Formats: sequence, structure tokens, C-alpha cells
Amino acid sequence: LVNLSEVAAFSVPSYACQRRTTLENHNTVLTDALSLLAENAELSEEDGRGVAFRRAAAVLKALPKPVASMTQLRGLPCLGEHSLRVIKDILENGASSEVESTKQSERYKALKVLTGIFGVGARTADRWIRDGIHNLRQLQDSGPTLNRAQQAGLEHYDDLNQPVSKSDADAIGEVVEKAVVSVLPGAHMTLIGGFRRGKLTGHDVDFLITHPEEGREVGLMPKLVSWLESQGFLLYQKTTRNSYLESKDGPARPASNMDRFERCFSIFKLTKEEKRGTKHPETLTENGAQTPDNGGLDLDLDLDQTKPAGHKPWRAVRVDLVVSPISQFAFALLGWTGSKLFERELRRWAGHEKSMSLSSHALYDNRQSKYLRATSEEEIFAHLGLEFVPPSERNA
Ligand code: DCP
Ligand code: MG
Repeated sequence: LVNLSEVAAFSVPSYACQRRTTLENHNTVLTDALSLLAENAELSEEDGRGVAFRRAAAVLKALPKPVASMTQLRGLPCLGEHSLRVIKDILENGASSEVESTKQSERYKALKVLTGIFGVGARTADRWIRDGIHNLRQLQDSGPTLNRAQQAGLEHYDDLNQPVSKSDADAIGEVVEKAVVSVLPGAHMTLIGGFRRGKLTGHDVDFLITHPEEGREVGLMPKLVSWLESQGFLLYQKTTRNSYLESKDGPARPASNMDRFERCFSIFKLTKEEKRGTKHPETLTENGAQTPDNGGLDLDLDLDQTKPAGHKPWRAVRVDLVVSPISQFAFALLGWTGSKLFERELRRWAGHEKSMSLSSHALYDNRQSKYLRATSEEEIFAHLGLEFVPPSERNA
């Protein structure tokens, strides 16, 4: 007997921003496979193929249960010939030969290791591979010139390739919050990125900072960075004018507010004191957590059951800070909460279906030739004619 509910075809809307995608994924084997092919395409600078695999994976993430047969996939959007072949291979043989051979390939392994260095992108990694550099040892031996970011990335390689936990994110959040209110009373900070979507781990921690009075946020970033630096919290930082709009996908451009919008890429030094601070606030005063860059914390080492003895009493964590004027806050919040594919799909929806241009600064309506204001994410979804999707359901 055939269980009809198992073979009934699935149905999902075509844009990821029309769907609710929680972290509960019933098809991890399939989505991991497609994500690996997406990653490999991105690392090979084949962005079109990368997006196609990301979209296919996202459709499977939105399904209410595991895929049992190919017939259930009939009529689903975004599943191209190539993705369907990979899925079929896995359903029939337990694994995809293409995925397995990609994983084993020297080129993929080298690209992964080299782009695992903060500051090294696909292009740099490709150049190094063509020069015969496939791993960190060869990189150190042949010594190509590294920029400041890459030097820091190499120095903290192991830490930065370890997932960041939510409790680490919260501990850093407390420090950043303290810094923000010290340098600009009344300013406030929001956790964005994957942690806002409810993820339990991330590759970095992202924060958005604003002030309720328009204009008060001007000059905030340098002060914030100085405060953190003076307290010994930063192992590396580079502050830039936000370059989001210059990316391929970002057309909307409110001219005057542009240079107020800043971003800081940093490597944060998270000490045991800060980690513990969130869990046992009562120990803060006893242990003098007010001087976080204290080098003498090594004495505490044995107390930490989670680390082998002799391990340094701190870890490096990638932290991104973004400052936005309050007038753009809702757009920044929506634009920096992700997931990356959800963001991409929102912009595609806006452009293709609504003739609007969405960025993390503004929403422009091309038909009415005007910017549409919003003070909340809900209003932006409404402008776009979309049902509101809360952060925890944007995990496409
Ligand atoms: N973002 C974007 N385009 C950029 C930079 C960022 O759309 N050029 C948005 C989408 C991301 C969010 O900012 O979700 C944060 O970027 P991350 O790379 O930190 O992504 P996540 O926080 O989602 O993932 P992770 O958990 O790996 O940090
Ligand atoms: Mg992140």
C-alpha cells in the first residue's frame, strides 16, 4: 500500500520572502549537499550557479517534511535540472557523486582552507592556488604579501574558524552595549544577523546601533571603536563607509544620508571574564571585570572545565558593527537580519514584482518616483505587498 500523504506533491511560493523558513529543516541531507555545491560555485566565482543552488536549497528548507520521492517535487519553483539530478542521486543512492567528488577535490579543499582566513576572498585564494599554495603551511613558507586584515586572520585562524555560541554573542553584546551608552547616552544597540533569527551559533556577531534623535549618531563609530580599543577589546578593526550600496544588488541611494552610515569589521577579544559575566553576574565585582584587558587572567585557567589546560584565557571573535541614522533604522534592521538569500529574494521581489528598489537604507518606488518611509520592518513588508515574516522565519 502506498501512503498517499507521503507522495503528495509539495507546494511553496517561488520567492523565499513569501515563505516562512524556520530553523527546523526536514531535509538537511539534501540542503547540505546543495549548499556545498553553492559554496563551491561561489568560491569559483560562478555567482549565477551559486544563487541557483542556494534557491534550490531554500525551497527544500521550506518543506514541512522529508522528501521521499522525486514525484513530490513536481511543480516546485527554483529546482533546476542540475539540482534535481543531485537530489535524485541522493534519494536513490544515499549520496551525490558530484558532491562527494567536490568535497574530495584538492581545489575545493584548498579554497576552503584559504578563504577560511579572514580577509581572503575567492579571488585571492584562486591566485594563491595557481601559485601552488594549497594550505597554511605553504602560505607561510612562500610568504605572499598579506594585508593587515589577512595577517590578523591568519594569526587568529583557529579561533575564527570555530563557531560562535549565543552565550558568547550575548557576552560581547553586553560589552558593546556598555561602550555604546558610555560614548553616546541614549543610543541603543540591537543584535542582528543570524543570532536575531534565532540561530544558536554563527560565524560572527553583528550589531546595529542607532540614536532616537536623527543626526546624533554622526561620529558615533569612531568614538565607539576608540572606547573598545582603549579597553583592550579589539584585536583588529577596520571602519568603512558602508559599501552595501555599491554591491551589485543595491540600487536605492538616498544621497544625503550616505556617509553617516558606517560599518566596522572587527576581531573582538572575548576573555573568560566577559564570558562568565553573562552567566554569573555576581562574580563581576569580585574578579574585577572592569579591567578586561588584564593579561594576568591566566591564573584562572584551571577553573574553566571546557578548555584543555594551557589554553589561552580568551578567544578571538569576528564582530561587525553597523551605525544607522534612525530614519533608516527599519531598513538597516531588515537588511542586516538576513539570511543572505532572504535579503536577495526581498530585493528581487521588490524589483521584479513591484518595480521598487530596496536597500538597507531605503525603499524607492520607481512608479511613483519617490522614497517610501518606514519606521518598522512591518511597514516595509506592507509597502512591498508581502505578509510580514518574523526574523525566526527568515532562515531561507
Ligand atoms: N548582509 C547582506 N549583504 C552584505 C552583508 C550583509 O545582505 N553584503 C546581511 C545579510 C546577513 C547579515 O547581513 O544575514 C549578516 O551577515 P553575516 O555574513 O554575518 O550572516 P549571518 O549573520 O546571517 O550568518 P552567520 O551566522 O554565519 O554569521
Ligand atoms: Mg553574522
